[in-house]
Amino acid sequence: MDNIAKHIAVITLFPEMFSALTESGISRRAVEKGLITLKCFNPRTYTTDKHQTVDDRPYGGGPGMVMRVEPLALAVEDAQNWLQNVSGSQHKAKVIYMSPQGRLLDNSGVQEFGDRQHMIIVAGRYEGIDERFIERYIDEEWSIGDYVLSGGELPAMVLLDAVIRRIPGALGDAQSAEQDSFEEGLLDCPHYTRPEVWSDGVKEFKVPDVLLSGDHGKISQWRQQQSLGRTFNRRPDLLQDTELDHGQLELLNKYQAEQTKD
Ligand code: 9D3
Repeated sequence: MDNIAKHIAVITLFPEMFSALTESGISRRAVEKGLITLKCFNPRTYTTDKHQTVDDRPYGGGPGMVMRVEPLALAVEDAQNWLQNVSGSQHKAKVIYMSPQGRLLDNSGVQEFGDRQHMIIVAGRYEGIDERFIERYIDEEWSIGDYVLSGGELPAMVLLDAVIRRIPGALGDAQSAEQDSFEEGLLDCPHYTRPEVWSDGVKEFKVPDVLLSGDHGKISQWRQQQSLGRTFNRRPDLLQDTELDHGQLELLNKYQAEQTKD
């Protein structure tokens, strides 16, 4: 992975939604640092009729509306021109369609986007988009999960957030120093901060002693044990392809023994 800025074009009827990325948090800082450039292209601005129509009734009948092919095609062509100009690259940007029919996005999928310098992401609305647009322009379809959303904008933002936080320099020192445990295929360990003891008025909730011990070897081992134990109990599917070593199996056994104690 190199450090050339990523240029990403988004085709969307709701460009204002993407301010959630450009105006807050890690993604905002990445934009301000120039690590990523995001530009929205609204199909509505490429319509030629008085009412700026972007949808129409489905051939064959049935409920709902379908996004028209012409405004989408013009928006993608404009996005391709923009990418050519800003990146100066000869490579053709991949056109990604966020779609319930797409490949399920997971961490390894996100990783694949890390190497791409530029791309076009299409977010759909209504019941879907004219299949001829997909046939002509779309290289890949991606879904973020098996639940029904109202459009492709939130999925596009989910993908972008996951991609952006992996760009070298996007995270602060503290954030990047602590490796995401997902990268190791494990769930995170529990976290605590002050006060040492917190009471809800009925019961006192204490921070685990080991975290106050100052013994960094023991602390790191405890965290690994918690990660392993929680992954084994809550998401055993994540351990399917992982070969646990001798030390990890021992930590896991100790975790389960301590769980059953109380
Ligand atoms: C309820 C409508 N469905 C027909 C029976 C089809 C349908 C059309 C459009 C379902 C969802 C959508 C809008 N969703 C997306 O564009 C989308 C999405 C999603 O809904 N879930 C997970 N990932 C994605 S990526 C794009």
